[in-house]
Amino acid sequence: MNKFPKEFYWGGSIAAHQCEGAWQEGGKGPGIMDYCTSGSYEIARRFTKKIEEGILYPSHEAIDFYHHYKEDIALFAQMGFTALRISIDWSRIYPKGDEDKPNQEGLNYYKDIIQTLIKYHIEPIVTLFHFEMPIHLVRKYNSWLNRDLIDFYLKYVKTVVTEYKGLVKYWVTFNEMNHIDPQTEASDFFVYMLSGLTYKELPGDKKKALAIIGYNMTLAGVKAAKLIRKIDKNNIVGCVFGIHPIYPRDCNPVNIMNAFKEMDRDYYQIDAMCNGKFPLYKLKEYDDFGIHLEISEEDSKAFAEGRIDFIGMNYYQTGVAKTGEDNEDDEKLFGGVQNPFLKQSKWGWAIDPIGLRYLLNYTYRKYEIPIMITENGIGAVDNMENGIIHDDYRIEYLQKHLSEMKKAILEDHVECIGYLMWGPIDLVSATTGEMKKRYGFIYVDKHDDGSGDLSRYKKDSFYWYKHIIETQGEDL
Ligand code: BGP
Repeated sequence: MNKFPKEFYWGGSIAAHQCEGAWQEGGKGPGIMDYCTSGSYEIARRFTKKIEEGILYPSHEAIDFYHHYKEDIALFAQMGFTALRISIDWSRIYPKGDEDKPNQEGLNYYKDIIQTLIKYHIEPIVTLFHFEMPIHLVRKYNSWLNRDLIDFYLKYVKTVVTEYKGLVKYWVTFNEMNHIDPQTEASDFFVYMLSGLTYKELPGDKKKALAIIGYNMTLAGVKAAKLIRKIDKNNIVGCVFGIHPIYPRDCNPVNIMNAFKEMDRDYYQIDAMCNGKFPLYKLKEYDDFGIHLEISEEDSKAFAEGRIDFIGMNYYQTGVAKTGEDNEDDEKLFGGVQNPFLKQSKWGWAIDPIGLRYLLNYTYRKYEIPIMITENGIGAVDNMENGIIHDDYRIEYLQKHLSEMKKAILEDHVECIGYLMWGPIDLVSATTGEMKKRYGFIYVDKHDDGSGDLSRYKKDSFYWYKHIIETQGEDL
C-alpha cells in the first residue's frame, strides 16, 4: 500500500493573534500580542506598555480572518481539508481573565467557526493557548509566576469545552510551552509570547522564574487534560511542542553528549505529560541551580491523572549543537551553528526533510502515543503577477517533508495521525511580525506597511496540496 491511511487528517494550522485582527471587536479584551510591534529578520519585534501612535501592531488587523472566516474555510474545503487547527483567543472569552462571566459574543464567534468547519466535514482541532492571554492577567497577577493563573486558565477551559461539547473532539492545551525552559536559553521573544513578561521583567533569579513559569504551565496542562475528558469522555487531549532536533557537530563523544543534552531539554514537559509524573531528573537539575520546586501531593495526583492522549509536533528545522567551548562558529552565524549539509530558508531556518522522519521516530519510540504534525512549512517571499503565484519552492519543501513523513508512517510504523501545514493562508509571522514571510497555499493581499485590500488568491501550491489530499499521498 502506497497511500496514507484513510482516516489520516489532512489540513492546516492557524492561530488567532496571527490571523483574526478585529482586536477591539466582539467584546475582546487586549491580549499580550496586541502590544507586540512589527519587526523583521534584522529588527526584533518590541513589546510596548501602551499602544504607541503611528506604530504598526500586526495583530490589530492581521488578515482580518474575523470577518473573512467563511470565505477562508470554503477555500480550505476546496483543497479537501479534513482538519483545521485553530486557536481560541482567551481574551475574546474572558476579556480580562478574572471575570465571573464569559463574553457571549466571543463564544458565539468561535461556535460559528466550528460549525462552519463541521459543515464542510473539517475536523476542528482547537488550541486553547497559542500565545494569547489577557494582558490584565499579566499586569495584575504577574502571569504564570502566580499559581492563581492555573485557576483562571481552568475556568476559561471549562467554559469553552462545555460550550462546544459534542462539536469539538480534539483539544490542544498549549502551543510550544517548551520554549520556556531555564536551560534552553529561552529567547526574550518566547518568554513574552508565553507569559506576557519580558525576560528583563522576570523578578529575582531569572532561571528560577522560568522554572516556575514552566512548572505552572505544565501543571495547568495536565489539570486541563483531566478536566476536558471529564466534561466529555469522547474528548481527545493533546499538547503541542515545537521541537527542532539537535545534531552533534561530529562523532566526537563530547559533541554527541552536548547534542543529546541540548535536544533532551525540550522534552521534560512531554515526559511530565506522558509519564504521569514531573520528571525527577528535572527537579534534581533545578536543585543543582539552587532552584527548589516543591511538588505537593495534590500536584503529583494531577500529573498522574492528566496524561495527554496525543502529542502535537511543530517541526520546521534541525539545529547543530554548540561545542560547549569557545568556538567562533558557535557565535558567528545567526541561529547558531549551521549544518553544511543543509540549505537554509531566507530566514535562516535549516531545511531538513529527513529531520522530520527522525523526530517522528525519536518521539514515538519514547512514548508510543499518537503524534500529529501540528505545524510544518516554509516562510518565503512570494511574487504575485496578475493574480498568479508560482511557488514551486513551497511545493518542493512540502513534497520532501511529506514524503519523509510517509516513510515514518508506512515503513517505520510511527502512529502519526495527521499533517497540519502551518499557515495554509498567509498570516502574520509570529517571530518577526512580517507579512512578507508567507507560508500559505492562499495569498493574502496584505503587506508589511499595513497596506493591501485583503483579497485572497490561490497559489500553485493550492492545487498541488488538493491533489495530494485527493490521492491520499500516493504520489509522494
Ligand atoms: C511556531 C508558532 C507559530 C508560527 C510558526 C512559524 O513557533 O507556533 O505561531 O508562527 O512558528 O514561525 P514564524 O511565523 O515566525 O515564521
